[in-house]
Formats: sequence, structure tokens, C-alpha cells
Amino acid sequence: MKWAGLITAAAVIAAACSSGGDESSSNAAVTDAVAAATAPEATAAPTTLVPQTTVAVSTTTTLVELPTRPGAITLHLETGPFDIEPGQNNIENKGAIPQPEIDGFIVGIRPNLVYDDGSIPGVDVVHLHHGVWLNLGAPDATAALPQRFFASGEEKTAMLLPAPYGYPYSTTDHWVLNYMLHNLTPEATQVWVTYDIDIIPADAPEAVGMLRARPIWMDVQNGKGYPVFDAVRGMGDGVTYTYPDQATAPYGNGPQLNEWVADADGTLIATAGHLHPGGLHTDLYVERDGQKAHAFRSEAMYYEPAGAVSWDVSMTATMPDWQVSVRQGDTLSTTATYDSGLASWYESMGIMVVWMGETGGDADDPFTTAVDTPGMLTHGHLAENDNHGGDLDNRYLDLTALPSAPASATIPIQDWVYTEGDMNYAVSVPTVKAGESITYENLDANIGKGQWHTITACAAPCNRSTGIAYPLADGPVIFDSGELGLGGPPTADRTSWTIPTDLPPGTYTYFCRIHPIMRGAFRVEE
Ligand SMILES: [Cu+2]
Repeated sequence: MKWAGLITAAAVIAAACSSGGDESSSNAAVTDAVAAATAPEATAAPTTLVPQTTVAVSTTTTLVELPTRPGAITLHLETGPFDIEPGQNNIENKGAIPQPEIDGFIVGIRPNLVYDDGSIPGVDVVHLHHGVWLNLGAPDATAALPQRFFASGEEKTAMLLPAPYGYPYSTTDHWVLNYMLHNLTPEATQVWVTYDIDIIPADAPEAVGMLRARPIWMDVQNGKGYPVFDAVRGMGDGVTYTYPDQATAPYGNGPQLNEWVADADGTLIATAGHLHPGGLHTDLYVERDGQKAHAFRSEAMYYEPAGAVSWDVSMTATMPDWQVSVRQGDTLSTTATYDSGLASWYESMGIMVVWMGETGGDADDPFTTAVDTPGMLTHGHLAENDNHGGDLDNRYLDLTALPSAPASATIPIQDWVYTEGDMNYAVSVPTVKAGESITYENLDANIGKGQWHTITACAAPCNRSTGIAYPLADGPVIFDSGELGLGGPPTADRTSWTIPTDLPPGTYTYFCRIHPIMRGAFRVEE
């Protein structure tokens, strides 16, 4: 997408959030389709409570459109094939992934996920929920792990280091990919993870005089194998929720996981945030002698017509001239802010990989210069995010209109069906008296790599078409079962869940946040 187009799209989407659409957007057809389909029902088209117009874009291009650094060559690397099982959402590692076969300085990385034929899966079908590239040849700066040097999620954030910096790479390094490939459907498939690497060879004339940079992994849940937190609707001030600042005892008596004390003098040269849907921004701070300076805000720019609710998003990264001096003993910290007015966002992340270079260059002191200047978008709208959902869909019943039937004490979930009250099949709604309970038991939990379902409240009737922006965890009464499965994160390490016994009378629609084609309802009566 050319910059003029991007500006237009950005302006249009900003406008769409308040006025409902425009003809000139690159995804105007989708916008219009969603608007047309959802217009009759106010409840069907979520609109964020937080204006998505705050991204101050200060450049004429996106990060991925910047010219490659002089002297750099681009290597197209890929690892796979990954056999994707029905519904999988597990975490695995893959060693001995392809690496550059020359020594040099890595100055850019761009990730993607493709099918065997090179086409890109819809993000609502199968996606890289996260990928973390680790270098076993070096220790991580901020956790007792191998060095984490690159990460990407559904938002496909790219990395680019500004001159004169580069990440030294040796062919003796050994890379591992830690990944979570999420299949939202019951169809098995096969995919590849690709990563384009820009590298300035060690023997290139441009390598002379380059400065070394290393990754500083900042994370609001740093060091955890599955570094997540829940941003539940109503948390924070009820509009936004900043973790960990507004959390109650986020780390108990343990260390502040979102902080790192600089082990050397250096220059921060690049960063971008990683968030999940509902995320608004991540922030980076530098603290010295009791003074705290705001170093950068990575903002989520949603192309999603419904606002801050989907993976149709691009983060801002620092501009190439962003250089911030830090001293040994300074404390770096990061926070993540989510929209907490619209819906709940379970298993959310807040990560900033901060690149820290050797001293030198033209760095600003964050305590005397306002270094938190606007960033640039990492990329434009991606076509694989175009299935937004939220259209009329007659495959789903309006369960609020079906009669009650006594609920079994335990309702099995089997073959992706809630065996009582499933939105595809039900003729009645399983019903209990107020104060009584229903237990859901996931019988699919141990199939293959795990088919881990959830029961997550969504606003009734919750029966529109599935897409990246629908359904949402936006039920008027909040509940979520966690991922019903065994074997550690991301599961809840149990296969059953019992509904709260304090629910007021009503029909409660829910969906599976892992496989959002799965929907159902139960009812509570006086
Ligand atoms: Cu499921």
C-alpha cells in the first residue's frame, strides 16, 4: 500500500469509528458489508469506546516499506511444514530452523505464515498466535533463557534496526523457534513459518564501523512460559486497563516482571509493541534517580471497522532516528493498555522487544529531551484480516427464543458440540433454577495435540457470522471457563467448568474463544 493510500485508509477508519464508514477505504467493501449486515441491530456491531484516532503518524511510509539498509541482502527463510491438527492451540519448539549461512549483522526481520502453495491463510482460519525466535548461542538479557531476539504474533510486526546498528550474527549460532500455531477450525492443514532476514555480510564494506545491538525483551509477564494476563471488562477505570499499573498485586511478593535494570550503558535504538485484540498501546519508560521518563508509546492502529477488537491491526514502531541513551543502573519498564469498556480479553500479552546498542551515535537523554515522539506503522492493512464477521448467519439459532428444558448436571462437550444448548443444533435451552449449577466437561480435551474449548460469555443472541471481530467476550454478565484441557499453559489444567451459582435469571449465550464457530447457551430461571 502506498503512503497516500495508507493515510486515506487511516483517516477513513478513524472516521468510520465515529460515523460508520466511507467509500474510499481500501476495505470499504468489507466495511459496507459489515455495516449493512449489522445496521438493524445495535448490539451486533461493536464500536470501541476508545477513539482509535490517536495514532500520530509522522512519516510517509511504513516500516516494511522502508528501503533495505545499504549493503544488506535479504534472505527468504522458512521452516516447516507444520502439520496443523484440528483446533490445535498448543505451544511447541522447533530446533535447527534455517539460518543465514554467512556471518554478518542482521538489520531486519519480517515474519509470515503460508500454506504449501505460498498463499497466506486467513487469520480467522489458522494463524501464528505467537512465534519467538531464540538464539541458543547467547543468554537472554532479561530472563534465564536463551536469547529471545525476535517475536511476532497475528499482527505480524516486523523489526528493523537503524544505521549504524546491527545484531551480530554468527553461523555458529543455533536458532530455535518457540511457536503457538492456532487452528480456529476443525480442518487439519499444513503451514510454513517464513522469516525474511536482512543481513549485512561481515565482509561487506558497509559492515565497517557498524555498532552492535542486542535484544532486551521487555514483557509485563517476563520470564513466564506463557506470559499472559486477563484484561476483563470493567477493569482499570472501566474504559481502559493498564497492566500492571492498575492490577491488584500483579506479581504478589515476587519481582516486578515488567522491569529490567540496565546492565551497561547503551543506546536504545528500536522497539515496537506486541498486543492482542483489545490492546491499545504498550509503553516504555526509563527510570533514574527517582525520575521516570516516557521513552516510547507503541500504538495499535486498527484497520478493523469495529475498532480495537481484532487482529486487523498494525503497531507503531520507533522512527529510525529514535536513539535514547541509558546508563547502567537505569530501570526500564513496560506497561500494556487494553480497552476494558467493550469486552474482556483473556490471555492477553504486553511485550516490547527493545533493541539496545553500544554507546555512540547520536542519542538523546530521555531526562532532558522528550524522546517519546510518535512512531511509524510497521505495516498497512493485511488482506488475510478481511473476514471480520458479524453478518447475518442462519447457521446459528437465536437461543433466546427457544424453550427451556431441564439441564443435565454435566453437559459434555464432544466433537466441537455443546451437547445441550448448542447454537447449531439445539431445540431447547438447558435450564437450571437460580442457585443451581451446570458443569461442562470437555471430552475433546486430549485428542491429538489437544482440542481445548472454552465457555465464554458473549452478548445475546451471539448468532452472527464468525470472523476476526465476532463473537467477542462481551456478555453483560462476565464468565469464562479458561481453556478446558490438561498439560499446562495455555490450558486451565482441568477439563471441566461449572457455571457461577449467583447468576441472575436470564439466557446466557457463550462461545468458544479458541474455536469461535462453537456457540451455545444455558438459562437460569427463578
Ligand atoms: Cu473450542
